[in-house]
Amino acid sequence: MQLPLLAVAIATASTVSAAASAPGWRIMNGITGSFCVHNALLPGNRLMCIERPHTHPYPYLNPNTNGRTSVIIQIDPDAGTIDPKVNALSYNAFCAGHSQGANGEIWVVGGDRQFSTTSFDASIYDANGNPPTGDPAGNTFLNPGIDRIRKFTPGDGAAGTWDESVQMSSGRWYPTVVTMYDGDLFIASGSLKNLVFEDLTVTNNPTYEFYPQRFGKAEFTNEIIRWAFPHNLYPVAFQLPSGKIFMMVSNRTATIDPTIDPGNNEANVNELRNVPAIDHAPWIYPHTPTSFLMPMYEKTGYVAEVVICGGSKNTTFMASSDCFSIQPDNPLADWKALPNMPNARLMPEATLLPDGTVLFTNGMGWGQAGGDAGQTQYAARPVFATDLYDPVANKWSTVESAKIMRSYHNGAVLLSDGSVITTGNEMANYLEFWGNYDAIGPLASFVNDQNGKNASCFPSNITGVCTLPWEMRVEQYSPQYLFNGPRPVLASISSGTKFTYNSTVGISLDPKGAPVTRITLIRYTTTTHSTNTDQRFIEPVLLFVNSTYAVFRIPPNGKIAPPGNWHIFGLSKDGVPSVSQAVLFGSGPATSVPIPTTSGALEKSVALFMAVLVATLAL
Ligand SMILES: *[C@@H]1O[C@H](CO)[C@@H](O)[C@H](O)[C@H]1NC(C)=O
Ligand SMILES: *[C@@H]1O[C@H](CO)[C@@H](O)[C@H](O)[C@H]1NC(C)=O
Ligand SMILES: *[C@@H]1O[C@H](CO)[C@@H](O)[C@H](O)[C@H]1NC(C)=O
Ligand SMILES: *[C@@H]1O[C@H](CO)[C@@H](O)[C@H](O)[C@H]1NC(C)=O
Ligand SMILES: *[C@@H]1O[C@H](CO)[C@@H](O)[C@H](O)[C@H]1NC(C)=O
Ligand SMILES: *[C@@H]1O[C@H](CO)[C@@H](O)[C@H](O)[C@H]1NC(C)=O
Ligand SMILES: [Cu+2]
Repeated sequence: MQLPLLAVAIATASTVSAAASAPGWRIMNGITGSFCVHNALLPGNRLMCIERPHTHPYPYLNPNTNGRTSVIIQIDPDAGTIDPKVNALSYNAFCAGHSQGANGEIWVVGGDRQFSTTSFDASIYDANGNPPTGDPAGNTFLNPGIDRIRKFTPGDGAAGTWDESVQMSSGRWYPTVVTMYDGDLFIASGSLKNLVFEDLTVTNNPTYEFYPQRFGKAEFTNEIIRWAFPHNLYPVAFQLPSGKIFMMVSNRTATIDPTIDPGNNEANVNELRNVPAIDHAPWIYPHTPTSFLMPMYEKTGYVAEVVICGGSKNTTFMASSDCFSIQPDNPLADWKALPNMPNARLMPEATLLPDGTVLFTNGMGWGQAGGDAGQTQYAARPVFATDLYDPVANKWSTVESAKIMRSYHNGAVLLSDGSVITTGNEMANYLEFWGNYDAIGPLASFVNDQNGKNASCFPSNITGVCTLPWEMRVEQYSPQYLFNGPRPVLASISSGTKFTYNSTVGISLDPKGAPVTRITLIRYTTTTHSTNTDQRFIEPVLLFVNSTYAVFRIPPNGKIAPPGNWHIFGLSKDGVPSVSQAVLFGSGPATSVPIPTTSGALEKSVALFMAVLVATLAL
């Protein structure tokens, strides 16, 4: 029984039908069903989304999922459509951290326990498998998920299985997860309970752990995580080419060597320099910046450079436009300032694009992250502007503005066609509630003062006529590069094909497509809360190319290129990307195809070798 919902509007998408005809944004046709707090891309342009189970503060469940919380959304980037199918969870995965695993599985670690006071009871579900409507206590009818390590194994289409059986020794709300060089997980921080800044007594969890366990211990205390509390949620972390893990918490940074037993004195930790002191709040939730690895190039030895951008100023709640970077594997590593972003934002998303540029979307100009869906969000002044960073020229430009506000709980994901989608925001009723986007003041009164606000939008008012707060529309950005000429076309590579590290591989090109001048590789993404440990861009040297065939080297190992699904793009001389092919990078004996010396040379032997190679790799 969820009839009150019928009186409430969910924002629906406008109708679109064909491939975008010009650079810029368009709202896709359809809704996500589940509200995408957590996003993971699967091959075939499928997006796995996980939401907050909705019985608080709105006293009823999301009508699309009935609180089952996870969906697989089939996206058609050309037609501009999305189509979600529920793929239910039993343990609450909202507030989890996640990463893509070595075989393309998605690991979802930790999550929520608030509002889940009962243990899981299948008998409460009706004959159709739907849970009862929300009760006044706010039960979500999911088990508390804060201590779970979940594995999602995608199947065909909307199919896929969840294994939610693994239990951690401590709870983690807002942890960061990194898939390491060998497919093991590094899981950092998170709090023992939902962190409330007003009550910081019992929530610190100053630890990290490996999954599977290393050195015979469930978890390890870390001084930096401990020191930074309460500014230690969703730490910045990346696998580095040296094999170490980069970790940044607030303004302190370190590398952690996952092959060294920490012992009693953190023998595995090497602290680096602090981020320079400027007028900036701690570089972490709730003053959320974003982070990414600069594009890495084979020709310059795969140097890793961590970038952090945005967040907010310390003296005011205004967003920051600052960006800094560091090369943590350099023994003399220190932070350096990058040019400021054209538009200051907190809660931004940075998305690596196939041509090696970085797209900045989403976020707000004032306030902070946090809060419940609806009226108690803490941020104002949505940033619709879209900025593009070119790491080679070290320059920013501003491109077309988005239409949909992306405040707290947003996401952005690169699709295989080179377009980018954005998701989320728990304040879709913002304008109706506040009246305008600029209404700011002291944070406390912004959060608490409901005087003069539109009563029909209060969560308690289920007869109200406001738009529901959960933004279920997807907006798609088509960059200029899609309109600069014809696309190259890569021959299709069957799903699940594994490319072994350090192999020299050949891929077939369709001569009807534009000639290929670059091959670029981007790892598949998961993202939440401006935290994306997965995406990374690597450009191999093109060892040979003609109109039908290209040869390049797969990166040497998982430290440089962590295992899992990667996009392979071919780029034309005008920088127009092909549609990508998905392949798994992984371990195994390196194979090598001969590198032709002239076009047409080695024709027969290569064709034969390729047939053998593909047969081997497909195992
Ligand atoms: C690092 O952050 C702490 C706490 O926020 C602050 O006291 C300290 O001054 C900061 N250090 C620098 C170098 O910014
Ligand atoms: C940040 O602001 C707080 C209070 O406004 C102040 O106590 C603190 O010293 C400032 N920190 C830095 C690093 O400027
Ligand atoms: C619900 O909204 C209506 C306006 O749409 C308002 O008149 C009424 O007072 C509100 N009720 C509550 C409980 O806020
Ligand atoms: C409150 O929001 C509703 C729904 O959008 C709208 O119809 C109404 O005009 C708004 N009321 C005020 C006072 O802004
Ligand atoms: C990668 O292969 C090249 C030659 O094909 C070899 O020289 C190099 O040692 C290999 N690197 C690794 C890390 O195996
Ligand atoms: C491209 O090079 C490969 C390898 O030498 C060869 O087999 C193929 O025939 C060449 N394609 C064209 C169109 O020459
Ligand atoms: Cu959150």
